[in-house]
Amino acid sequence: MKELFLFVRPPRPLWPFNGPSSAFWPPLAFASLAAALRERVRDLRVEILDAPALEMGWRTLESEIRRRQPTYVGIGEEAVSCVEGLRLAALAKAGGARVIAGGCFFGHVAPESLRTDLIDVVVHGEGEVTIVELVEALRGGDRPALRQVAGISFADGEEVVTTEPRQLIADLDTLPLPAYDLLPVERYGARSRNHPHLAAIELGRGCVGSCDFCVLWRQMGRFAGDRLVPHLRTKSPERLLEEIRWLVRHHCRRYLGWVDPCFNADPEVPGQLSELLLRDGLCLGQSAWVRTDGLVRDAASGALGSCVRAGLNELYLGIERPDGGSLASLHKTSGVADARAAMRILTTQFPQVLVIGSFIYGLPGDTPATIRAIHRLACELQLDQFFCIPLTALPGTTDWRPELWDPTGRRFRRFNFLPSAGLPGRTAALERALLWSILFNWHPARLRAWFRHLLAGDARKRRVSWRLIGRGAQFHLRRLVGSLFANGDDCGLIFPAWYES
Ligand code: B12
Repeated sequence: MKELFLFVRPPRPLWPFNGPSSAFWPPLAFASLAAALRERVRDLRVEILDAPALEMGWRTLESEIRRRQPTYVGIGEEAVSCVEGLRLAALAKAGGARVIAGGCFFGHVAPESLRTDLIDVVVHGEGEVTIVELVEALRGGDRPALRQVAGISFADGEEVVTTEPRQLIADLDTLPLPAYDLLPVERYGARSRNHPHLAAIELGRGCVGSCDFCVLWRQMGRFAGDRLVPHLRTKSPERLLEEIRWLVRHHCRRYLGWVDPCFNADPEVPGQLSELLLRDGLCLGQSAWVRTDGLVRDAASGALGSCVRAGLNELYLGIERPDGGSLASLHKTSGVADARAAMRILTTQFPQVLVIGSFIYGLPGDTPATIRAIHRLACELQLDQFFCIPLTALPGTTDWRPELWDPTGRRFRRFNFLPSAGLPGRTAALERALLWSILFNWHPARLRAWFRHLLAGDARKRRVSWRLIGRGAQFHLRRLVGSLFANGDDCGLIFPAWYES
C-alpha cells in the first residue's frame, strides 16, 4: 500500500459573525499543497480531511485517523485554533504519523511548536515546493537530507535547526490547479444565500504594504539578505480565467471568495481578468479585501467598473484608524483621505456593492475618545458595516513576543479578533466606550447611514446588513449574559453541537 499524506483541518468553533453556511471556506492551502504533492511525488496517496465542512467532531475524527493510518499528517492553523492544531497533532502522533505544520501561525512559532514534541517539522512561508522536497527527504530517512530542504525547521536533539529561506515561486501560473476534487466541494456555501456554492481563490500572493499588525506580507515576503520585504506576485489573467471556468464548470461554484491580502494591489490584473470574464459571459458574485487608494486608482482607470460588472459585490476595506499619525505608526500607507475618496466613489457610482470597513484599536495611547473617533469616522464614511478589531500580537507581527507562547494553545483563543469580554485589561475601557457609542450615539450622519443601508435598493446588501446586525446583537447579548452568570471564560466563539461528536 502506498504511503498516505493526509491534510487535516480539525473541528473548531465558529467566528460569531459568520453564519454556519459560510463559516468554512475550502482550505485552499491544503488543496494547493495536495495538488503539488500529487503532481510531483507519484507513489504517494494524498487526501484532505476537512472536518468542519463535514460537521465531523473529534470522536469521529479520531476513528477516521485510526482507519486511514496516514504516514504524514499536515496541519496549518490560525492562532485562534492552536488548541485544535495541537490536539490534532497529538492524535496523529499517537497513530504513528509524522506531523508537518505550516501556515501563517506555526511558521512563526517554530521553535516553540517543535518543543511540544507533537510536531516533527515546521514549514515556513510558501509551501508547494518545500512540501515536495520535504516528503522526499523524509522518505530517504536521514536527518542530513532534511538540512538540505530550504524553508523548514526541525529539532535535532536539543537543537532547533532552521534551514535557509525558501525562494518564492517565480511564476504562480506554474502552480497546478488546487486539488478541489479532494474536498467535499458541495458542502461549501451549500445553504448560503449570500455566498452560494462558495469557492476560495487567489489572484496572487503577498502584498505591497508592510503594516506592522499584519502577518500576510511576511508569510509571502521575499528575503533581501536577511531582511524580509513585501513582495507581490499575481497569476496571469488567462490562468485565472482558466481556473474560474474550471471552478464553475467542473465544481459548480457560483461565488468567489478572493483570499488575497489585497485583491487590488496590482493595478492591471483584476481589471484584465474581469474583462475576460465578461467576454466569456461569466458573471459571479465575488468578495475581496482591497486597498482604498487602489480602489480610487481603479475607479479612474475603469478597472473597478469592470470588476463590479463581472460580479464583485462585497468589499472589505482596512481603514484601521481615524488619523494619519497612528496610521503612520503602524506603517499603513493608505490614509483617511483615501478612505473618504473611495467611499464617495462607492456610494455614488457602485451603490449595489456591500462595503465593510475594518478598524484597529488598542494602540498605546488609545483612549475612549479615540474609539469614539473611530465610530464617528465609520458612520461618516457611510460604510454598510464595520468591525473594530483589537490590536493582536499575532506571531510574526511586530508586537509578538516569545513569552506569549502557551504550549497548551489556550491563550491563543484570545487571538480571535473579538472584544475581550469585559476581562480586565488595557482594552476593556475602550470596548466599553465603543459599546456605549454604538448604543447611544445617534448623530445625524449615523441616522442617515442607517436608513440608507437598511432600506437599500439592493436586496443582497440589505440582507447581509441585517444579518450582521442580528449577529452583532446576539454576540453582545451572549457576552452580557455570560459575564453575569458564567466565570468570564467565554472566548466569544461558537462551539457547534458536533464539536466533540
Ligand atoms: C478564508 C479565510 C477565512 C474564512 C474561512 C476560515 C475557515 N476556517 O474556513 C473566514 C472568513 C470565515 C475566516 C475567519 C477567521 N479568520 Co481567516 N482568513 C482567511 C484567509 C482570507 C484566506 C486563507 C487562505 O486560504 N489563504 C490562501 C493560502 C493558499 O495561503 P496560506 O494559507 O498562506 O497557505 C500557504 C502557506 O502559508 C503554506 N501553508 C499553509 N498551511 C500549511 C500547512 C502545511 C502542512 C504546510 C506544509 C504549508 C502550509 O503553504 C500554502 C501554499 O503556499 C486568510 C488570509 C490569507 N490570505 O491567508 C485569513 C486568516 C487566516 N484569518 C485570520 C483570522 C484571524 C480569522 C478569524 C480568527 C477572525 C476573522 N474573521 O478574520 C476567523 C476564525 C475562523 C475560524 N473559526 O476558523 C488570520 C489568521 C492570523 C493568525 N496568524 O492567526 C488571517 C491570516 C487573516 C489576517 N487578518 O491576518 N477566515
